[in-house]
Amino acid sequence: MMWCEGLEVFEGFGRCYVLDFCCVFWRYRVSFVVKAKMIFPPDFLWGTAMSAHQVEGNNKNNDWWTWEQDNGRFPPHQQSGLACNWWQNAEADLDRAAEMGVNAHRISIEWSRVEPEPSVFDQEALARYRQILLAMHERGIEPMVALHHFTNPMWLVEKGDFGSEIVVDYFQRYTAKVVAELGDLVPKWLTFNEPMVYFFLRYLSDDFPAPAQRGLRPGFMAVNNMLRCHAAAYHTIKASRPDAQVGVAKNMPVFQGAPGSGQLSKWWAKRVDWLFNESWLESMETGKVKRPFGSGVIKNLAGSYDFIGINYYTRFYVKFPPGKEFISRDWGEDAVVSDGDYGEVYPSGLYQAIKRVIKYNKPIYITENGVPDQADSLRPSFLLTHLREVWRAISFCFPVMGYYHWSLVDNFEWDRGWTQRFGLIEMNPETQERMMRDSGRLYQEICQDYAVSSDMVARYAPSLLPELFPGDMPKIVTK
Ligand code: IFM
Repeated sequence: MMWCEGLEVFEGFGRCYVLDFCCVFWRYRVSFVVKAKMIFPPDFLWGTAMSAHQVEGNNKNNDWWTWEQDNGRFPPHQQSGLACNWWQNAEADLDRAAEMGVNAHRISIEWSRVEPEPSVFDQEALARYRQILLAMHERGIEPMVALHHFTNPMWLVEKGDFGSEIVVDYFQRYTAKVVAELGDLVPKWLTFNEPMVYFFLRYLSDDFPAPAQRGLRPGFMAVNNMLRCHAAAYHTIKASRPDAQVGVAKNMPVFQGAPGSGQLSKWWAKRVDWLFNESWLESMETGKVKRPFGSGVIKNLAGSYDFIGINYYTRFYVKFPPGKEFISRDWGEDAVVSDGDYGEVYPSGLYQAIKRVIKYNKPIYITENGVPDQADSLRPSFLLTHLREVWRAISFCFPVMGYYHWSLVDNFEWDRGWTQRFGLIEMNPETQERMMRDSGRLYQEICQDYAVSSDMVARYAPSLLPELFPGDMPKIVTK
């Protein structure tokens, strides 16, 4: 018996596979086992993502907790409760992440924990965040930290939070404290997670805890104030930690006119797309805000970002005039739709999102991407097809530097409670038991190999082989 191995770079239609040959001679039998790989760069960040309220447990001081208790729409077993018990034991999940081969992880700081009352900072809470961040470093996991991920301290809500310009000073003060205490451990910051999702869900729907006033006008003003907060936080971080990289996690769905709905819907989809996907980035780049979010220049906003974070999940269809349901759920017969009608699986939308932000000439991180899929029947192929889009972008030299899968472990999914499960690791919120899903095992192989191989596809989602490694692949020959 004899083994020989070789590497060959194989190019075709803008793809660049690395073929890994392994020939086995055994008497008169010769077989060529050919593995093709989509290889990722050696410094690529393979991450997972989570947020404070969704995993920490007992975040009793914020507007979400209050809303969960009061609203009546959350039965107790659907409330955040102990969540994933991260406040007590983040380390156990970080062990699992490290074992998976993840080298980056996204968390958020819960403002209501570190500043439970205005200008009263809780040193113990800050010390716990320090422990968690150190635990990441000890496991070779680079932290990315968001300062705001949907929740607000109750005292801030009572003062009108983003509806009032005073929030900018509060946000700056909070940022300065967090950076002074934790900045040495955090190379990458996000000021906000999904500001436009926040605007839509908090101001235009009743899916999020109510602000002082719902509606378009208060919502536009809140976005304007969030941009001000962002600029203030950016410069506060940079003043104290010039080397830190600061960005925003921007949710970027594809918007299209619903099939068969005509020209007006196409026009409307473009308007919604600008409003949702483009306006925030444009403002961060130019420093200018356009109607309906205000007009004029925001001080220190121009150029206030070092990278762009893309959160990508799905494509949305819209119709004009918009009905009660802003997003049309007429997916079409062939669409693959995830649990609870969350959205259609539409991988090429991730490539489109990456492509459209190239013009900003900044590094790009996929700061979230995932699918609610309790049974794990979609997630392995979701992972493979979406990573193919990331790899495709990288092969065109687009600067995609990392990918953070949402999420490491099943966690509290906001207005959907525990009905939607995004974890690579399954978790039972009642018993806190965890179990690695198949998709977790697949991600582990990918992270450890820095590649998606034909062999992985053959084992985890064989029906995707012709699509991901199409006919121009050498055949497996056996005599
Ligand atoms: O769980 C959320 C996260 O908080 C923000 N982005 C989308 C995820 C899945 O819905």
